[in-house]
Amino acid sequence: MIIGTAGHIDHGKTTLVKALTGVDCDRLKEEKARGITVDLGYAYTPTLGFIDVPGHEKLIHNMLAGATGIDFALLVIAADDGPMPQTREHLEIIELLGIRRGAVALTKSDLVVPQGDFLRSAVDRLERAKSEIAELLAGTGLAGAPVFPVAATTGAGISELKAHLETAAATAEAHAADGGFRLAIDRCFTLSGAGTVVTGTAVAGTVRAGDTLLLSPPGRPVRVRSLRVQDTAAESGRAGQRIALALAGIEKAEVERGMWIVAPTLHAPVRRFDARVRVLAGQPALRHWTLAHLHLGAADVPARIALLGADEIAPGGENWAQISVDRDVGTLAGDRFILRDAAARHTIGGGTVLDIFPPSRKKRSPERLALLAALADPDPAAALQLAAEQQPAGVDLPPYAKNRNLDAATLAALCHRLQLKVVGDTAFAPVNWQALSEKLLAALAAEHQRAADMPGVERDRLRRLTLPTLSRPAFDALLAAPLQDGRIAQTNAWLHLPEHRVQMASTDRDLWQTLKPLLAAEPYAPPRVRDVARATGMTEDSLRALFKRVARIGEVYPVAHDHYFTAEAVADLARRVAALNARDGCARAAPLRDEIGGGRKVAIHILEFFDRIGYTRRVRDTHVLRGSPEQFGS
Ligand SMILES: Nc1nc2c(ncn2[C@@H]2O[C@H](COP(=O)(O)OP(=O)(O)O)[C@@H](O)[C@H]2O)c(=O)[nH]1
Ligand SMILES: [Mg+2]
Repeated sequence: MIIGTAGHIDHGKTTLVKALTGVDCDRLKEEKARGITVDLGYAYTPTLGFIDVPGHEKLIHNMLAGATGIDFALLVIAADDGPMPQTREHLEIIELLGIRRGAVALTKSDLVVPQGDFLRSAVDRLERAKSEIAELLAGTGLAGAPVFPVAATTGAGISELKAHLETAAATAEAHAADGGFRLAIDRCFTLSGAGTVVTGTAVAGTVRAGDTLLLSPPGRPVRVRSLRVQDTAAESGRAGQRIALALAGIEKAEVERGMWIVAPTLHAPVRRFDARVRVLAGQPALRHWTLAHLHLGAADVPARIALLGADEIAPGGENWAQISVDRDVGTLAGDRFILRDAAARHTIGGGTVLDIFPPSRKKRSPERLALLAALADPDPAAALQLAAEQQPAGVDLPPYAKNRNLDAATLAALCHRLQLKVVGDTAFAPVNWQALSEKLLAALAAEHQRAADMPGVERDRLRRLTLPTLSRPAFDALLAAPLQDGRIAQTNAWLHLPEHRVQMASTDRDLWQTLKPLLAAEPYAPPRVRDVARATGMTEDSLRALFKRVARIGEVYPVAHDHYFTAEAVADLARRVAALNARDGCARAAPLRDEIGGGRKVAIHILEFFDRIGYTRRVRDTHVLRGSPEQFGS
């Protein structure tokens, strides 16, 4: 359990941590000289981990860097002083960060504790301090937290407080360590023998010596040489622990407080994200496009707040917002953040990250706001369900999983629970999948009506008629069922309803039957129109017209000018091009020629034909597969 101190400057936080652990957190020369805490301090006992924070109002950014990953707040209030401005501000921050466990140390109680005749008034002061504290905490997550009067100077009350913290740690809920590893870096230094060392609180996942992780946002790979957990050598560490990682592959100069060490799949630097923002009761209303300081993880960056659901957020209120920053930050949905004013003088509010991949359009639409509400639900199922219902073309699962740090097994279980239809990386709500299937059949019937003399519709055109934004693999999966059960038939490249039949005129059919063997004899180098004319004695014009009619029903293809290939030959070539793509990542003329023989020019014509009909896409001198060989029938 990570305990963070909180409270006004000089109220005795550092002294108290020393009394509890024996460790003096004020180790910097400047801290010693000025007698105040400037930066974060760390102290560990075998069971407890402390982060000691500065109380000075100008050092809140350092306090915030340490506040990520605190489980338990130790609010320090000096008995002789009572709650002061940073007592309140730290308490507000604890509240905004969602920290709901804590205790109050009423320090310097020796200064108000009784000597002789003053007994009575001293007891009064202690009681008054306690009731002030109760009032301060009322309505916050720490309401009803126990108050421990202590005196670090005499040691009074220290063992009671320590026992309480140990019980709290023993009964604390273990952090779930599923998902990829994430650690917010709050310190970086070089250690002779270990090299570059970063420390921070792990907020998700587990880490082991030897792991390869990424420094994010820079996206630099690093290898974990060794690690220490709560300042003790360890083989592995997990979410909820303070961890020091000795890293290979990076210099200290490349690392800054505020960066993250993450599992490679979680690297997602962003410049904007959607969030739920809450404004503190004592602050002015938050206007659209307000400039502020965003404190997220251990980072601190200037940010703009665009309001999505209202013109302003009233004091004490909350609403949806899009937060933009002008340099990359690392964050994931569920992260808490604090907003301070542009001059960094006071805390305005804070919130929770909901979506690190917000849409670029319709960001204020009612559907989007409903989705944000679902994203705010801690159960990831709520948002996935709604997103699947809202998106007829399906939900793209990888960004969804990255946003919520869901591993593959968790994501699969979630899709299963919601009974989503999953095709590759896309998930469909069952109602939408059903509706798409109906639309597909209706589109086909409508096309038959519109163009009764056409043998059918080509696969890619039918996909666009069904839903232009539907991916090809999803359309293929959608088409599989009706093709299988006979509600749709395929003849060559044409998809059609089984009852829809376009026949060639019988004279054409007879003629084509006699010509087809000529083309089929040399499937990859069939005779051209001119050659067929010479062989048969027919005129080139009548042959050209015949081939055009045969091409309309899909039994031949004009691969090049006056050069027709049979549908079987084209289907076979399409499979070869797909195989070359699977092997080489693209198709090129030379390897295709090696397979089919003949000249290089024919191979080029074939590949250019596939580009023209959209089966492949030309990328420099290569041809990258776009379609699937099934579209040519078999
Ligand atoms: N009399 C008395 N003085 C204390 C006690 N705790 C801290 N102090 C003094 O209060 C001053 C501030 O303490 P420090 O721990 O640095 O406060 P911080 O700014 O909250 O970390 C120091 O001079 C301490 O010696 C206490 O319990 N009793
Ligand atoms: Mg201090």
